[in-house]
Amino acid sequence: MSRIFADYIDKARQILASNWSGKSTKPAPSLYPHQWNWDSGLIALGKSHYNTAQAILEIETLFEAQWANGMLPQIVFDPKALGHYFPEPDFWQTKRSPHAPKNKLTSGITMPPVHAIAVEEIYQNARQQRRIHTFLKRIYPKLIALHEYLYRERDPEKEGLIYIRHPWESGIDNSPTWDIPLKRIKIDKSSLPKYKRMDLEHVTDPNMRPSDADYDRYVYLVDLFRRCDYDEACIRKSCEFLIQDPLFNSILSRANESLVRIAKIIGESPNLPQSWAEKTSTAIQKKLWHEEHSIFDACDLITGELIEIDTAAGFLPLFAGAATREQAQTVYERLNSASFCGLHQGNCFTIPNYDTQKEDFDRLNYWRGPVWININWMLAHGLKRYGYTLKADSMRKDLLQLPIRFGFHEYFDSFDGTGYGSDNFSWTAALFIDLVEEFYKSEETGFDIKKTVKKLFPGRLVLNSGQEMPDAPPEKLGAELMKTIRSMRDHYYDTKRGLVDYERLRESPEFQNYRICTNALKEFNPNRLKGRKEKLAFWINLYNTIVVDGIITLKINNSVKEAPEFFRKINYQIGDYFFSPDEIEHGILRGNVRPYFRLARPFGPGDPRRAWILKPIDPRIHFALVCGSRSCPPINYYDFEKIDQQLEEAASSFINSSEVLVLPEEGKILISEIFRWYEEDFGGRNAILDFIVDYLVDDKAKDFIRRENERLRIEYLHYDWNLNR
Ligand code: 9WN
Repeated sequence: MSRIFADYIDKARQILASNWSGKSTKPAPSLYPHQWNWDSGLIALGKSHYNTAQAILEIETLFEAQWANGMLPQIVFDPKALGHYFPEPDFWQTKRSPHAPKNKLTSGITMPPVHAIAVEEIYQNARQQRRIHTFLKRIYPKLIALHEYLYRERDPEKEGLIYIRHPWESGIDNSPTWDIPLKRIKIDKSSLPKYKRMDLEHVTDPNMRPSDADYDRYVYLVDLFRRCDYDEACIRKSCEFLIQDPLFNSILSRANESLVRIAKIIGESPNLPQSWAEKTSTAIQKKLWHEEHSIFDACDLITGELIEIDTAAGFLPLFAGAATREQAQTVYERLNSASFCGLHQGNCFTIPNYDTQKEDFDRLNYWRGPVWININWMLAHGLKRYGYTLKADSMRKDLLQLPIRFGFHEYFDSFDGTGYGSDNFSWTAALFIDLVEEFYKSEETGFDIKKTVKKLFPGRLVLNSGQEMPDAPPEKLGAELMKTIRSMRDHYYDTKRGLVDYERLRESPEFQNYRICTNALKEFNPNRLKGRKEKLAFWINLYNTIVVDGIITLKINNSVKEAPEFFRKINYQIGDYFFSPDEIEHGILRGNVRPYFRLARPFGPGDPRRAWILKPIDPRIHFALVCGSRSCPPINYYDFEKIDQQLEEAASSFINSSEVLVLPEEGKILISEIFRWYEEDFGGRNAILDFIVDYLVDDKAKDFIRRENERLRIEYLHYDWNLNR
């Protein structure tokens, strides 16, 4: 594991260890000193990577407090930690309910049911999976009872959608979505139970927490529940806050899928959770979709209408696989707009919990604007599920940098990343661990595939060995080739997202045409290229397309690492000579320098290909050659007339992405490994720093680098080899 991450993993584990109270984990040291429902699920999920026993204990402790009707309470109070939170057991008075456990102190509401997802992860990550079977057998009926409770008590019309009856049940307490239904509740102060907020003792800036008006309504609702003795039918009759929320229902639907898999592992019938999963995902897709807003919204059961407020919760049906392909694409485009910081201008972190373009967007208030790790974690999984891998990975990278730069906070300012709420927040630590582990798991998989493919992939592979020739005469070939590359770009490259549609491209007439053109390279003399710009554009474009050609020809699925020596093995014959991507890059474009991973220069003395070496080196090429990096358009067509401007743009968007993290508090910067591999092209350490300063838009970061130039530490970020599919 990368050294950088290892340090922060240690920090994350320490946080979880210090928040551990013997049988479960507090969400935060002082603000939340008890056990919380969905926090525990996420914490167990993170812990499953290194401490299976504690992950299991976390879940089992929570379920010890499950109500007899199946409800899993939002809070299980630690009797030793009472007196620091509001509301506590004296306020909840859950003993009024015949279902509440006798020997546990709990609240009287529930939370998003992430637990089956966590349990499945515990199983997946366990070293000895067979030893986990007894745990799975113990916990499975309890998970089923929880979901049964939700479908029985919270879905009276049997629609497949669960309602929540308190904002705290959503987990996103003061989301702008709740404003309209909460305002409907008229508060009569004289009959409202007296109470004292405790949260502001810990988070002293009230602008970071829900308002007093919100709290009055939270209290009003709890009072209503206890007056009903927590009887669901009674509550349903008089509660003015009954909402079908996309976040809660998406988690439930996704958790049903985990239940199906767990059932199969332990030999139970998966039919019940299977039917729930189908019913709920169809209902989300049909009832909660807001066509004009291009997002899923919550449905207010009092009015029967969608609440037209768009928050990050509206993206989570992707996590459940509940969106149709078209809905997913629409949502994806919304996600990539300025509203949710999709433009990567370097001034905003993905993704804020609320649309940044709205007047009431608030970058520091709790669920009304800041970035939350758990929401983004689910969303990244959802994006992956629909094949938006690059976006998912870029979000994961953004998420990893937040705790590294700003500490393991509860939530983060969506513009400058400042950490808010509690520090040492447990789920931030747990999900950080999971994010890092997942990154490295895919690396390891690449390694295994590499071994397998090696056997199938011997020797040099010339991709342009066909006989069919284009109509264009040899002197026009260069231009013709560039024209076909451009038309492939126009139809099959998504340069904004940096993706290539390999499947469609493979079958396309443009690609057939391109392959025919490449055959004529055997008769092409690069001396025909005139001037630096034309040469630069030709070789960059050729490099990028031979890589695409190689990926298609070798049927690469996930990463070019599947084919050992990919960049050396695939070749085009140009004139009488062969060129691999490595030779184009290090031989031609980098002035025939020895790559850091080889013993010799690509072209030895007397090699005729030296005639086409390009000098001086333009280091901006490193942001234009297909690199799998995320923020610079990883693939584009370079037009020789505009190439300088295009290279400027590529460098700038790369440097202002999460490939360059400036950490003044820690006296260091974290930068892409590209800078390590090609340090000499930039002119050494200090020149790299100057280069970065030239392109950075953040003035504070620039000043820091200038000021600390000599002293600051440079560390290198993990390089992501996943395909730009
Ligand atoms: C009320 C514990 C919980 C999280 C919620 C978050 C916050 C509680 C509060 O803290 O809510 O449940 O007092 O504000 O909104 O998601 O589970 O971390």
